[in-house]
Amino acid sequence: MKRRRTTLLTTAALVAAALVTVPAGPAAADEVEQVKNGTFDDSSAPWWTTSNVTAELSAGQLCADVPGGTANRWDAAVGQNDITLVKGESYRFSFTASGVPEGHAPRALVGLAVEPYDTYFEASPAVSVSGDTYTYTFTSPVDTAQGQVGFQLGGGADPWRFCMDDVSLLGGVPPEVYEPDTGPRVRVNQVAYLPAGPKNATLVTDSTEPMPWQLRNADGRTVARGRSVPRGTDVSSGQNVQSIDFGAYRKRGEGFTLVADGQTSRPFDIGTAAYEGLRADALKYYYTQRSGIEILGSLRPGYARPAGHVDVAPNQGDGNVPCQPGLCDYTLDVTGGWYDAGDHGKYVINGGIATWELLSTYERSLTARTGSPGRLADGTLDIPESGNKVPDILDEARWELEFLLKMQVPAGRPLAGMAHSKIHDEQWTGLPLLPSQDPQKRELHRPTTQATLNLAATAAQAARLYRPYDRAFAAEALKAARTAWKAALAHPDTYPSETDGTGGGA
Ligand SMILES: [Ca+2]
Ligand SMILES: [Ca+2]
Repeated sequence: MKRRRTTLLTTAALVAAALVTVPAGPAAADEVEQVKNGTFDDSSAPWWTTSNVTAELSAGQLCADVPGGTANRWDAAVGQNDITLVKGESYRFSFTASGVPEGHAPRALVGLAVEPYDTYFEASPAVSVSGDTYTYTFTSPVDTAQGQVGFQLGGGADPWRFCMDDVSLLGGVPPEVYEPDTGPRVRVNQVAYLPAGPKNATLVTDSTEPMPWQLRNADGRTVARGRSVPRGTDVSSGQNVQSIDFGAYRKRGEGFTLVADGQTSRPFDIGTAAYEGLRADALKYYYTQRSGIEILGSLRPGYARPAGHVDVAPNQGDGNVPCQPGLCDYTLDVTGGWYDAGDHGKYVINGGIATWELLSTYERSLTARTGSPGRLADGTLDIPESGNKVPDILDEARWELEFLLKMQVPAGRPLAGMAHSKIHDEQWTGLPLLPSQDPQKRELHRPTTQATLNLAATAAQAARLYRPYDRAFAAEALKAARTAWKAALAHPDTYPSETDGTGGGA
């Protein structure tokens, strides 16, 4: 997502630079109303609605009759365009709103009125029948004269009526000062300390002399004690700190606290449970990112969704994907793999390192002194391939490996054996959007040396790890790895283009 954001800000900056008529922003001290006719005294202009919404003035408010049966929140909306926003300036966004019947939470937002429809602030208050006033403060991340104040009202099964009044976007307001709650001055690892691992805490104090500390169990009984070590000023926080080392204490338990300098830490555990859960969650995450297969709610409660980018409308599908115009004259079946981020792109380099990490996790379990491959065995990850007698971590990695193999330029074509760097939408994906709902054209991007080496490395690793389970797949992977390696040596400096960042990261 970081990659995407950087790209969008760059785009926004270009838009702002092109708008030479944009007036200079007001001085920070002046509070200036950006919304026109937010009080609906005798007109609804210049507010717009989507064509399925009927709006009327009613008792000095704007009321919108919203149809039922729309799929997305933006399928029914009311809003106002041509809002000017100044980068770094704080805005107070406020309105009154009501909804009949009860139970609706419209999405109020300030964003970009044109593609890529970036959202700079949003809130989804549950509006009541009697109505309430809502007030929010945010800081604009961009300069634009093409801003929008919008209320997205769709996505519900039944029709309802939304009324609003006193819509205001006040610029030049003081920014909200963030005051973090950093807790007691004895700072501990609240996730948990491993019983046999190092155990360090930090004491924030004015004192430069060693201070006594006590480790207490959940009953409040002191189970260990010692003296802290002065460390001087921490350059990142600017605070004078001392460190507390209680690594000699190795007993498991919950609800320990550390006491020093008159302060008691937040409670913490000594144990492995938190890390066991993290380990399982991290591995199980990949299944939810899969492209080309339905995600089953029975395996990931709450994350069920239809298969994305199979050749079913409105998807254009990944079964027959062309290159960017002028880049090649063939199409490839690049179904499968994992989505890379919140957008719907699939990347060989990002996918390559993730695959390598999974394969290496498995390979290390076979060879390291502390390894225990049984914990990655068949049935450990709750995936569709659980029960096929293949370690689940290999099943998951194979979902990406087969995609990586499909990204290789076919024999007889220019740059044969190289790997296309990525495949994604022609333009940035409109978010939030289920993969199965993405209507955009998909394109293969130029083959690169980096992508090719990622393919060579992961396919070579696959060749040795899958051999006990599927000799044909292992042989196919080895062949692809060798072809990729030769192609990379022949094209050692075919780098990605820094400007290839529309619809996906460069
Ligand atoms: Ca009014
Ligand atoms: Ca399995």
